Amino acid sequence: MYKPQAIIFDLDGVLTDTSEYHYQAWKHLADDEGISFTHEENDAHLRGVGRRESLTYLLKGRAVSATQQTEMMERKNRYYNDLIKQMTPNEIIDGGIQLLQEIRAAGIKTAIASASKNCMIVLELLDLVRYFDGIADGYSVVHGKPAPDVFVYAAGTVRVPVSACLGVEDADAGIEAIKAAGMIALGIGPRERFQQADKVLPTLARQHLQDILD
Ligand code: B16
Ligand code: MG
Repeated sequence: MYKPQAIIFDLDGVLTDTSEYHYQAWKHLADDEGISFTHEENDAHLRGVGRRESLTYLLKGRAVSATQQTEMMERKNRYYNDLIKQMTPNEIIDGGIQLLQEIRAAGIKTAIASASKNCMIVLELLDLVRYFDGIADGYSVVHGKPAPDVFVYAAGTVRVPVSACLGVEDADAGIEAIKAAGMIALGIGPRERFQQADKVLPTLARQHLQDILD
């Protein structure tokens, strides 16, 4: 069986379903501004994509000043923070803690590679920080996914060569980032979402180490 030295997890949409809260916050902003925005568009264009790139998609070519763009990103972030502040460890995927414990018991390092600047807030609300040997988030790198940087940075935090890392992602932009980093990629979600994933599972819930490495 293939055994990586580190498993690097995306956060939103992999270990917890904050991707739905991101959608609701963007939808609130879109409604404020009279812009149509659907769940399908969110899945296809915003999943795993950074805040600025998401706003650019949402505006659909509307001319908006830099100041207005900053205000809109702040407003979306306020809506998002309002939604996540009630989160508790109950919102970790079913079996998530057991999986992380199993991975570490097997001598494999664990790290986070999230595009989100809210990553630490969410990890703390979920009481997940202690299960990770390294954390890379939206503050760690300049170029977000699909650039490989956040995964390469995460591998550095646990001192494991990228070629010995397995990356886990729910977004196609994230799978692109993992492959560009030279890692093995596990996609979480429907098969048709991913172009380059080495393996795909519909969910990470109730999975064991053996299921993800097979
Ligand atoms: P923020 P991940 C990503 O996190 C989210 O999937 C994406 O929807 C969000 O726009 C992005 O973080 C930036 O988040 O506005 O909180 O900085 O999936 O890479 O963990
Ligand atoms: Mg994600």
